[in-house]
Amino acid sequence: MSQDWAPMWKELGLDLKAHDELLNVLGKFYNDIFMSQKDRPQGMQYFDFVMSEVHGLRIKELLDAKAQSRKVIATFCLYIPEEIALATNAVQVGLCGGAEMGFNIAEKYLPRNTCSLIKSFFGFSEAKICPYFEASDLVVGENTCDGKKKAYEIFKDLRNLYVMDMPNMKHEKGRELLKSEYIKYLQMMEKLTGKKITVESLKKGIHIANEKRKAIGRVMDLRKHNPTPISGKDALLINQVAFYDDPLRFTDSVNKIADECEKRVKNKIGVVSKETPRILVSGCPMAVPNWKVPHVIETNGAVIVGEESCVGMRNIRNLVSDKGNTVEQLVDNLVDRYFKIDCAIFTPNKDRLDHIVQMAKDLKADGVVHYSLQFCTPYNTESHLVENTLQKAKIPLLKIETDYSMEDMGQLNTRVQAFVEMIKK
Ligand code: BJ8
Repeated sequence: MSQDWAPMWKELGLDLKAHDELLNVLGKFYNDIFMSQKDRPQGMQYFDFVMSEVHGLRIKELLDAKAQSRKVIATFCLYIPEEIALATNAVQVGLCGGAEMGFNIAEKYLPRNTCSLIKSFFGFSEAKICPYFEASDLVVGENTCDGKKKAYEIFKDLRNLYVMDMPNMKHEKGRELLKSEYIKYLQMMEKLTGKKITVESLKKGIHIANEKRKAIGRVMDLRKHNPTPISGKDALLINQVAFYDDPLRFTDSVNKIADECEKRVKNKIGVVSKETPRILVSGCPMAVPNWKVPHVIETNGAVIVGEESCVGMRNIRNLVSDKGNTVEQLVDNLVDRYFKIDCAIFTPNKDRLDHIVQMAKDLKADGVVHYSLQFCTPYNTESHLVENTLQKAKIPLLKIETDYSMEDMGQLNTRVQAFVEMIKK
């Protein structure tokens, strides 16, 4: 950390002791998992810095933005369009949800058999260890899976919460619902920020979000080369930081990494040898500091070359068109893009199955690891269809169902090792 942020955290009302414990664990984890890697692109230093200041400098930036009358919106899901927040000059950030700390408090409100991601956001909030919650003016939830839906009913009494309704089928009625929810959300944001959204401001928001997607897409695309120029863990980190960082600075830094990776590819410099088995990870999102499964995969002789996930390709795929002369036309463009997101809360969800096969082929993956969180009904159940689809495409699959604890590390190592050996043959 560049300075002592304790006075700021105290002012925000964090539980300093519990927060210190979290930072200690996070720091140790980060050193073991990221800093131990060899031949990382130089540009990753920026992301190391961001992570070292994720609860420090970035929070100060959010507080500075608020001092200039900007609003801070905290979200949990890809379906909340950042373009709308940007059009009102608000700052949108993703919320912490990748660690077990605070689970004991979360379980006072939620059943034990709730997925780790939900328990984590609840725990981080109520244990007062997440400065993003404290720095935000509004938390925006969405009626996606049942776990989140029902958790928000309880959470609304604890935080200033706005919940967006969501369709679960991709027919015209579903599209209409999403559009009406986006219009409602846009009007709410105008009221909250006191800023009228114009064609110009929404186009600006669309441009910023598209540039961010394009920059990440450049790095992700370069991973199809063999040897891959960047590790899966570092690529995941880029995808995770996308939810926290200032979008312009982030895009600039990712483009620099993409330039560096292009040079690496040209000079045949990789992070691993050409013979290393290549894995596509597919499934539930991995929020900071949930690096468990990627670490297991990459310390067992394989390299991850893609993420079919919300902290990955699902977040950056498809751009929003900026063609239109009215705000409503631009909202239609937002709906066109966001309605294509193939989250497992949709039924049926064939696009996702096709996309996994397509990604595995494009990235020349030797196998797929399907990752689902325990008690996540949408992804766990859909994994059966993923299995059938990959079998037909003759792509090896390993299904992992886990949580945030370290108790199954031995078992995970054994299973991943066996899978890597199998695909090597
Ligand atoms: S668009 S994946 S971010 S809903 S892991 S909480 S699904 S029980 S996170 Fe998600 Fe939006 Fe979909 Fe992406 Fe529920 Fe499953 Fe838990 Fe999940």
